[in-house]
Amino acid sequence: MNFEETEEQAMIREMVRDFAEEVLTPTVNSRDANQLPPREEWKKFIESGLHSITIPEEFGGNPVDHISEAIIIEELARVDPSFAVMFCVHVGLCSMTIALHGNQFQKEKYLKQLAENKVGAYSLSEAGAGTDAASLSCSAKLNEEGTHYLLNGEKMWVTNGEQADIIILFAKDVDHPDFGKKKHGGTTAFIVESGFEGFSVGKKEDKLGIRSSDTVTLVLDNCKVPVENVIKNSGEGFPIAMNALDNSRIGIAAQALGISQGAYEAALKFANERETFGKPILHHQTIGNYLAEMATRIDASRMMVYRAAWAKEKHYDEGGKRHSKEASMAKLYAGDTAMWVAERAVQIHGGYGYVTEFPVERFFRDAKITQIYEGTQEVQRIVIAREINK
Ligand code: COS
Repeated sequence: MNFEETEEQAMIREMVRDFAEEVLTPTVNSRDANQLPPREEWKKFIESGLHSITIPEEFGGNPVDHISEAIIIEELARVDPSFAVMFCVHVGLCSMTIALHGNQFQKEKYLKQLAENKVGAYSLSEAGAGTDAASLSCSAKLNEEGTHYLLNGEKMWVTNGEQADIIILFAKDVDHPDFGKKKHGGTTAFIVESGFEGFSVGKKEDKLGIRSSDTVTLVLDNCKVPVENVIKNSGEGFPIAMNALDNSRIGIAAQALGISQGAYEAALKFANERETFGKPILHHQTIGNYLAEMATRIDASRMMVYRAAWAKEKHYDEGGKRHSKEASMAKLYAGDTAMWVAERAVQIHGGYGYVTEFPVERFFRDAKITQIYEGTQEVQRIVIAREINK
């Protein structure tokens, strides 16, 4: 077993770290305060080609291995968790879903656009269907000519929703034979363009954390989607949705890892500089113990995240075996660690941790979402319990 990064992985880490520190650091606080998406920063990021890492070369992509993907997310989140989730959704939930499940036409048309400059999103959740993803109420009905589906309803909690050009969106085909019979019966995956008739962006959420990442409601009012934009077939959407979540849970675990790392580094620096009772607070045993435990939990998170990314790589090579357990375990542990580490980091800073001048205040707010989205920590336990009982 080799715990070392490859040369390519180390190079990618350095490249992303430089990008994050040079491009994201200067604007991260003002974007957070004003809830501004990182539009200009994203344009600069595209120049690196790293926005297309889940797209095969033949469609204009720049593929890297899955551990590198986790490293990129970790490094982005170490500075700016909002940017990290924008990346995570674009590459993991949108592009990768088309790359894995789309047909040749869909790959030619949409992967090429995503590899250029179009922004991707993924839309499963609704007001009454978050944890219980099978209970969607958004409907899809084929028109009489059989050329288009008409989608109706509202989707919720859509990351990148305001900026996205291409959205993987799930709705139930009401004419599918399983609709109303099986719980997820009729669930269908559509590729929706933001310019389609009947599509609009609704309310933008005012959030506690990751405030520079846009989270919106999408409104479908007879939204007209061509039949060729159905991924696989009508009624085959639920496993596609679940597979996408298995993939992106590793991304969120990596985001949580980056938050932990950023908060820990800030706390370590502060503990070296801040003096009380005649010495840096790092040399007070209690603070030293906190930092030791933070470092240990972060190390454990990192191993779980990379192990899950490795399992994803291996399982796809082996023809699609699931990596649900590894992904959910990594997300559960790394998410809880991010919250714990960020809270300790605030505590080490004392009053300085409670104000926006120091980054730990933002990390503390940003960490919470990693225990909620891509399935709450309770959902991860459901998935793990099922997998270990198989
Ligand atoms: N990969 C591929 N297929 C999967 C799968 C996976 N990881 N997990 C389940 N499936 C398939 C099953 O094989 C089953 O297929 P059949 O009907 O052909 O047998 C189907 O999907 C239904 O599976 P299951 O009965 O396990 O579904 P549940 O409704 O019980 O799912 C959980 C329960 C909690 C696991 C699911 O609803 C979930 O992950 N919820 C959280 C969603 C989420 O993370 N939302 C937030 C982010 S999205 S914006």
